[in-house]
Amino acid sequence: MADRLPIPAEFLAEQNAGLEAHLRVDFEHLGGQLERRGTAIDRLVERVRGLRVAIPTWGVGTGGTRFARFPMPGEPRTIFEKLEDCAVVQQLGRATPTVSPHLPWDRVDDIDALRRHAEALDLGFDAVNSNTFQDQPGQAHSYKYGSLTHADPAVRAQAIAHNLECIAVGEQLGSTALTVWIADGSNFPGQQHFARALDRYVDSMREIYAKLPDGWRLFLEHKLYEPALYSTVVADWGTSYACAERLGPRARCLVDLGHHAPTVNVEQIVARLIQFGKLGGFHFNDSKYGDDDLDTGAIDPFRLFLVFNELVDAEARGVDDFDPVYMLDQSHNMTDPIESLLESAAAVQRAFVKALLVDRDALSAAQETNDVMGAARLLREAAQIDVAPVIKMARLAAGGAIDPIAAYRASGYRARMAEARTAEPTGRSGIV
Ligand SMILES: [Mn+2]
Repeated sequence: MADRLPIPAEFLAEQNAGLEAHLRVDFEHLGGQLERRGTAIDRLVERVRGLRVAIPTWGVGTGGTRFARFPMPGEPRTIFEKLEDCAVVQQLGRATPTVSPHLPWDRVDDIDALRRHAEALDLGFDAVNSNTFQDQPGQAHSYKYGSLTHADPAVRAQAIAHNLECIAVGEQLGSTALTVWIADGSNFPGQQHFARALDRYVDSMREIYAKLPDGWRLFLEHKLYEPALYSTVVADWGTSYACAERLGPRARCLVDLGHHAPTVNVEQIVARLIQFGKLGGFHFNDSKYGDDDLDTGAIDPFRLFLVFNELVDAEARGVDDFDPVYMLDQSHNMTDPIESLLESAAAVQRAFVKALLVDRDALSAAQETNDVMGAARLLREAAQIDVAPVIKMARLAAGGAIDPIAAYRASGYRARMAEARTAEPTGRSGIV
């Protein structure tokens, strides 16, 4: 029972009251336009309400760069406070009902209390993220030279045990997936034997895969570089795919939009993984140079649309066993993380709705007859439609805010938290 929601329902209703009349006019107008295209706007609202995007617990804290971190007043200090901030995002935006926990950053003694806290805030738990990319106090072996791929079997055993602990905690929280990203790699040519390192990765992952509870999936996250600056063991989708194949049907590839070379065609990678039955899900963010972890849709919203174009196409074709999960994975260095998460969730919704507006039969016909301009225009036209009234109506219908950022600012939540959360945050989270 959600009895501890941070934003009072009456306050939200007041915020919406001043905006609803204009929204209804805009909604009606867009509905007429879409009807001429053969799309029922109410159906789009339903589809948006069915889309779920997870928030990682580290996303509500202020991120940083390699150089510095500038914490903001009122930041959450514990996993319990992080969940409260996630609840604000969900209450206002209504797109993010689940939270993706991370171990050991979110480790607590009383896991059941954590689960109850989430329930009271109307939140569930998404995939658990393991961390073998940094050493923890008191840890027997260091991950400086690797974890699941380390040359020393004792280090690998420690990394495997940590992932099994993540599964055990996830089971208690109600998760059904484990996401594994490793920083393993090398900084210098010759430092690491490419094949032996990857063999050790697969062997370690086999031990984790073998312990997956019923109904669980294992997500493999690849990343081109960083922190390893010469080679990374699981650097690209091809390596990830090959490993997922070796592991078995419940191992899937997770695509973090920022984890590729700058000119790589990410939507084509998505299409390939769908075709090969190995797309597990996404970490959404945006970038201009590398793994910038900027807000989703902030730099290249057309690319996000093209990714969703592939996802909607797969769904329309009825691709077997197609059930990707969505999560925001961003570093909020200059903005209030709650505001960034609200904007980013809306960007995901926007890309999804626009992809739903693509005339798939016409596109297919244009492709098969080499009508190049016709095909390109079908995508561009769908991407140019302003679907904001659909998103706003979906939020309103689900009990959220028509203008979530305005409502958040008017709520004074962060200022209240700055009063209540005074101590310096303990521990320092990174971003993966
Ligand atoms: Mn990621």
